[in-house]
Amino acid sequence: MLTSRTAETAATIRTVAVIGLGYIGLPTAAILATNGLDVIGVDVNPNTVDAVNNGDVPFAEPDLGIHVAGAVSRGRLRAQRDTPSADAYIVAVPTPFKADKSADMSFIAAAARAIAPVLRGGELVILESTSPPGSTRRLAELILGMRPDLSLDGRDGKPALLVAHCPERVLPGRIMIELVTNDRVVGGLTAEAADAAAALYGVFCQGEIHLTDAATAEMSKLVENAYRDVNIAFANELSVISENLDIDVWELIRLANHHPRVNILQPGPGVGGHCIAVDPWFIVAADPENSALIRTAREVNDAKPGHIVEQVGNAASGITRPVIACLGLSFKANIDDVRESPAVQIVRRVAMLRPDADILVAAPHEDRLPQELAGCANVRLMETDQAIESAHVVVLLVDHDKFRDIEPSSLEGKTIIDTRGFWR
Ligand code: SAJ
Repeated sequence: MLTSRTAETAATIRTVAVIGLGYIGLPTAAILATNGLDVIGVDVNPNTVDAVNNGDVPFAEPDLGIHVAGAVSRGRLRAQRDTPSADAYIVAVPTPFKADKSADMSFIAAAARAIAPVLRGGELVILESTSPPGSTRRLAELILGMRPDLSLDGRDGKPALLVAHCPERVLPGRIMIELVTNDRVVGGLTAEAADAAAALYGVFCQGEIHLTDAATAEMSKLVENAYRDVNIAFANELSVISENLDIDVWELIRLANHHPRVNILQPGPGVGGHCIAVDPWFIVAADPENSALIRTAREVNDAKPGHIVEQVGNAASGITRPVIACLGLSFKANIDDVRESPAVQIVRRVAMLRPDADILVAAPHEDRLPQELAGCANVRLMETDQAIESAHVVVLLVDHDKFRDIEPSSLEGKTIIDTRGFWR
């Protein structure tokens, strides 16, 4: 339930600054703008700023283009590099991990330093970036450190800053749908901040909005992704065991999932993307001694690309100058995102393992090889049919719908390594 005061606060929000126009920030900015708010997107990348101001989207996501183009043409959304004064701020910047697997908070800290000087008091600041427990409080402390004239609760007559965490939970490829339909968890540093943030998300979110404190909201996001990671690790471990026992793992999982309380996910070439492959480490970093299962799941999933490389090496052993077709580069199907992609890692490692091999990559969603592969002289981007035609070994890395067009007869006589059970 919103208190009347915070409902009032939310009703006074007319302008929202969204800091970070990436996979989460830009869709959120666009949906707020199409729901009638004035939104200023802020990004350090001038190409992103230009693209948005031209009504374009700098990455592929279904239906995002229509929202951005519409909001920009109606004057509701614009982008710039400087942080403006606004009624509410949504921080949606990356939180990558460092070499020691702890979270790199530098982007959040930079956002806090940019927001602090433009505050007037009474604004709402929401951290959306997936972050370790305690990050929302640290963000607030950074801002208040620069603005001792403000407070979190109006104490000593200092105007209050409403600070909350509202983690995003949308699935790439379905972002514009899930932004509207998913339930959300909103955690405030104060109950008022949680109420105000919930009221803002209520502008477009049709799911239920659950209120809690900031640390629990931070942890709930990490736990959701760690839960999925553990389940995928279970499937990946089963895939290796099944291979050794000469059992079809996909058939095995299909049958086990007929049990009313069993729901095993699917094995694959490893876990990629910027969420599930990263977030569980924040839990491990927060309590290393008590997170053995979460850490092991990460290690099992991280070991899977190496297992696939070994399979490819075995399939190509005995062939001089083998031609190896690798199908797909993104971290999952039907998107162009190659962040932390196991497919990219596998191609790179196969290229190093067999420098004499010709590695032909078919990636229907990319028009060039990613940076990690640019230095591999024996890796080339090709049309799918061409890549398959001359290949001795065909490795299916991503289950893109576009690969459904591949004629089964074109695969005859070749060694197939199907990491996703695509052709079962
Ligand atoms: N994967 C498998 N087997 C499966 C499912 C996925 O190997 O059965 C692999 C995918 O191929 C991919 C990786 O896992 O490499 C991650 O893909 P995903 O579809 O599981 O998740 P993401 O990273 O696209 O999005 C996740 C979602 N989290 C959960 O489902 C708990 C999404 O709701 C979050 O918003 C997102 O992380 C995020 O931003 O945190």
